[in-house]
Amino acid sequence: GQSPRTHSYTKYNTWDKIQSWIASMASSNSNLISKQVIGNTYEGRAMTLLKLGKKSSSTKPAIFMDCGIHAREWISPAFCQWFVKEALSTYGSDSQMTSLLDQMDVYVLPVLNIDGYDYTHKSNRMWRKTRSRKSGSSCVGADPNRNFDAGWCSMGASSNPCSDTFCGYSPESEIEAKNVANFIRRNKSTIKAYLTVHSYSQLLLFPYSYTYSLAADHSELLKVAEGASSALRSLYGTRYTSGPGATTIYPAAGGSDDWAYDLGVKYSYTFELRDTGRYGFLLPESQIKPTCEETMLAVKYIAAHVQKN
Ligand code: ING
Ligand code: ZN
Repeated sequence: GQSPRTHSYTKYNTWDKIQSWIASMASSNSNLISKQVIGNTYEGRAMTLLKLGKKSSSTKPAIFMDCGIHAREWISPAFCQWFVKEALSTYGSDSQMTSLLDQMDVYVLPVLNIDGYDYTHKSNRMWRKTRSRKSGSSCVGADPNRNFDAGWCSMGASSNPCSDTFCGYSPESEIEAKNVANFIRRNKSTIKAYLTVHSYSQLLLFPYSYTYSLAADHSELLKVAEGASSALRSLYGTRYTSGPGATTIYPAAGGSDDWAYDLGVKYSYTFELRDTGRYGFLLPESQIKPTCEETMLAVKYIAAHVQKN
């Protein structure tokens, strides 16, 4: 197995390496981290969720963050790995991280669409969807970020199984989406924030994407997104745009952030990390470190707001 000591946080790791890393992180830092399997992927890989936070006898409020919902967005799983490393290594020295993990738990799902991620390393670098199959169609997979039960398949999604934005045969037809939705439903009383990490475009999006209507919490969500974006920009000058998905990127139904928000998770955000298109999904490994460092500032800004509300 890959020990945390030799794991590279500045490379795009294969699923095999990430899997070993998850196992060793969870066993070597047992005071602040634990793991649980929330289900298996279509191809049978275990979806292991890491829980970061100081152990407590009472139930703590929590933040849920997933990475790698889309297979080809490699900077996203790299960020979840970076976040876990930073959380564990700065707990006790960074006052904000210490207070966050003392008062809250942070659930991190390092790769949501594991089958797709593995496929991008082995067969097709530009694959986006899951790898599920259904008899009657020769096309593989559905878009997990069109498969949640939020205005499902009503706009910005395709009912054609061969499309890259195929919404699936029904809401949560993709087992990976269903496993995440089941976990969040089960823990809905403790989960205060839902963060999902994509690339690229340098955006910080919030509900809604499935409708042009503004969310009930629009002004607070915008204010927090703008604060997070300016924290991010303070490090290297990287500019982010904040706003509701439908008008900031494009209308798209079935997204996980809209679904979590309608379930009652108020602080629901989609990050679109670097860049704005020069490299796109093929962001060079030399940009992993600066991208993760600046994104940490935005995530910590949101977390601090969630913590005090
Ligand atoms: N972008 C997202 C996508 O799934 C999005 C944008 C966010 C859509 C939230 C719906 C809800 O298309 C990328 N790059 O995947
Ligand atoms: Zn994406």
